[in-house]
Amino acid sequence: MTQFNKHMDAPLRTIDPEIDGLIGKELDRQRTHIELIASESFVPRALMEEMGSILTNKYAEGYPHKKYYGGCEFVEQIEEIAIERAKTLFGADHANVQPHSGSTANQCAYFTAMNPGDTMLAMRLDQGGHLSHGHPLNFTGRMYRIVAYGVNRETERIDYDDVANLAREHRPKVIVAGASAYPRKIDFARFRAIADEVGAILVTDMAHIAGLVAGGAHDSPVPHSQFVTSTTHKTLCGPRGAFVLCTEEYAKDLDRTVFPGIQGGPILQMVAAKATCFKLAAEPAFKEYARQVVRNAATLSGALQDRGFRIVSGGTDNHLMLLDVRPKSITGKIAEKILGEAGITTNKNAIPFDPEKPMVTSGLRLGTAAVTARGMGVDQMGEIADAIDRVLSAPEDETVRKNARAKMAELASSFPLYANL
Ligand code: DSN
Repeated sequence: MTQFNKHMDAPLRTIDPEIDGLIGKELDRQRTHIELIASESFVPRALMEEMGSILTNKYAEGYPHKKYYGGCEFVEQIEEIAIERAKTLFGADHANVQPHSGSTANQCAYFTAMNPGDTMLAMRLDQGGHLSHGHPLNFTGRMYRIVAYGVNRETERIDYDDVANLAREHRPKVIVAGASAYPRKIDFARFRAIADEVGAILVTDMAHIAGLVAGGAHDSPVPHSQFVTSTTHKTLCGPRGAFVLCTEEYAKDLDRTVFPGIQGGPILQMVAAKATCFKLAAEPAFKEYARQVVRNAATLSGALQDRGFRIVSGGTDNHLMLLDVRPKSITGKIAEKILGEAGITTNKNAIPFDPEKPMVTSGLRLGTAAVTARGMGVDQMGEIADAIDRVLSAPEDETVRKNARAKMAELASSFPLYANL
């Protein structure tokens, strides 16, 4: 017996009170603030049990029934269940549930579909894309020749004719559909038609809308794409992790790319939580949730427009919207800060053709996945719009922020979060 053994059964509060205290403060922040970051939601407590379970002790490199370690008889059953549930939920030929993050999931799809130096056509980051869609500092920008498409200046929607023209001109090996800050429905059939015309492979990154797709509140990219990548922790309300779906012809290559190509051992506690996330997302209650997320976003967007705000593209079809804050003579950076002081958490975000730098911006990205997971509905969206309006209309007024903070804390307390933690 060593001194270390005594730690095995001791609670965190006795081993590391400093970290335990900070987790407690973060729990309080999550309970008392209104969470509008479009890529965040709340995960059911059962999934946290899985994430904090003894599965963390196990190595299981390889795939079910072809593992490189002994003692995998239970964890490979968990992985098989996760794979089958992902395939059924999204109607996919094949699923790999091992990728640790959305960026890694994209890497797995890209490495399977193309070689270094090949051309990739994807959405520009400053008009709604993601770092892993070709940013110069990202591995994508360093490994591939990137051609970027964006939105039309007038409509602020994807310009599919422009995508088609760029595809004809540059003959990409891969076309990426999907975005991190695009409020409108994406026409996956149109993307596939463009890809087929030029002989490209279509990779769809559905991370933001995966929960809406699972719940039937957004068209599915699966029938149209050779690869679909996603995280599990956004609108899917699952653990912090990712997965890749693909058609049968790429199944073996994808699995080889994920392991041993890019990753070693899967993080099994996350794989278990992904399995339960897929189970919950297949239930009728999740359909109701997904529809309410969209309804809440449309209501919040409309309520902000009624109060004189400009919403990029004139509204939203999904879970998020981009608010142009220039009419209030402030920047996205200031708007994020003062709303934070008022108990509303958001992120500054570039709007299309934004004259400001990425760390400043003229916009805010707002999403309704988290507030809907707490149980809020359209009535609460009006209250939140009102608080946003008051705070952004009086950026110098601390009293307005203080009053809004009290109101938002009261609203939050009416929708208790993790009451038994
Ligand atoms: N997907 C990003 C977001 O939307 O916040 C994070 O990488």
